[in-house]
Amino acid sequence: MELHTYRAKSMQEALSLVRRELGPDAAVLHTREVQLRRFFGCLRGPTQIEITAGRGVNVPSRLPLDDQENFMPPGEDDSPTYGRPRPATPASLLRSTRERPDNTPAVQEQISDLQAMVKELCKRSKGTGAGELPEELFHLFTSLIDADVSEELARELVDRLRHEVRGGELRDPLMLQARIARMIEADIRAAGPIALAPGKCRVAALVGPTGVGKTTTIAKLAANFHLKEKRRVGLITVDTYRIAAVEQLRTYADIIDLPMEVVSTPKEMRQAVGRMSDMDLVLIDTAGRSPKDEVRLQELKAFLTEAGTDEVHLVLSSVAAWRTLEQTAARFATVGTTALILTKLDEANGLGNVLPVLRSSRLPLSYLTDGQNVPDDIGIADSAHLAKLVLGMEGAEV
Ligand SMILES: Nc1nc2c(ncn2[C@@H]2O[C@H](COP(=O)(O)OP(=O)(O)OP(=O)(O)O)[C@@H](O)[C@H]2O)c(=O)[nH]1
Ligand SMILES: [Mg+2]
Repeated sequence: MELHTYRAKSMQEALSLVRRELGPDAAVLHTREVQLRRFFGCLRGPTQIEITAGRGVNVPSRLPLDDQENFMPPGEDDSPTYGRPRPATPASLLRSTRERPDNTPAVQEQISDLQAMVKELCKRSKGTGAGELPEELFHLFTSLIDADVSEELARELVDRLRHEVRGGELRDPLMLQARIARMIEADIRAAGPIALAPGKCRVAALVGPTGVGKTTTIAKLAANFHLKEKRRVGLITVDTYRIAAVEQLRTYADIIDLPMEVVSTPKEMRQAVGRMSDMDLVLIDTAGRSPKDEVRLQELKAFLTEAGTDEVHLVLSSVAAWRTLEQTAARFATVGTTALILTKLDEANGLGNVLPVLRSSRLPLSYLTDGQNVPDDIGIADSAHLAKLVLGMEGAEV
């Protein structure tokens, strides 16, 4: 058995080091946060994550399961296998050794030693420093990282959980997952669907960066309100910048059989909304805007002001990185956004990246979309459901 210690700036980096050097069967025995010192120990330096891991240790690996299944050591065989059996790798050999336990006294003794050592390490990791996690919480922590939750947030959630749960509860992974789901749920505010009122014309606009799915989502909303709920719906587009943008919306308007207007100036916008005042709902499609283009954002704001919008939904793609989502939401706040729509959930590998923007923007979530099909691939956002989606909990679909 070999034990190695790895240090890195983040847990993610430290885990990758373990994976790269020891493979997925490596058992992570201990993790802790290390405070580095500078200038001969006089000053506090940055903190680092330290992982003690070993290969050939007869304890279950704490690395996420996916990696254990897919791992093939670098250089062993990078070519596609196309149906032939995968060659025996050190990882698979280790697995097969475990499947046929060797009962010789020497091995038995080695196993007892290891078990005592692991017990000791686990005991140490339970009570001490803030960065050290019991086995069960460590597993939860790595699954949050795998779900694309930022390391900072994953740490915060797991730390809160550690302080809330009693000893016995730590052995119940389903209960731990349910508690984390409730914490995530508490950070997500649901806006509910676009609020129609009898005898009133509700005006809702969709804004956002280019290509996030604004026009497609307008078509889904229009079809659902008109065809399923039998409401009178009108469409207005301001998107005269992109060739074919008007035609894209007009095609949907023709298929669903809805009135549609194209406006080029804020004044025309006011007039168009006025002509549609007998509708239950007017949906405004806007041109995709770079969040960095302040001039275009101000122009967009002028259109929305003239429209007298009741709701301005910011449309963001759930595939974007969390920092991009946060920055985009902050920039678009200047046009008066009131709710958030997340699109392309079907394309996202994990949804943890959407949590920071839900927290920082304070925008409630109105709709989620998970495909290109009009009108089916859309749902009203629900906090509990999205929390389960983030955690990849069984049975959770948009
Ligand atoms: N996979 C997936 N694709 C989507 C979803 N919503 C929209 N799309 C696709 O994303 C592409 C862009 O959609 P649009 O509706 O044209 O996006 P937009 O925001 O109006 O784009 P611009 O007007 O150019 O800014 C199209 O191919 C859509 O079919 C979704 O939920 N999932
Ligand atoms: Mg569009």
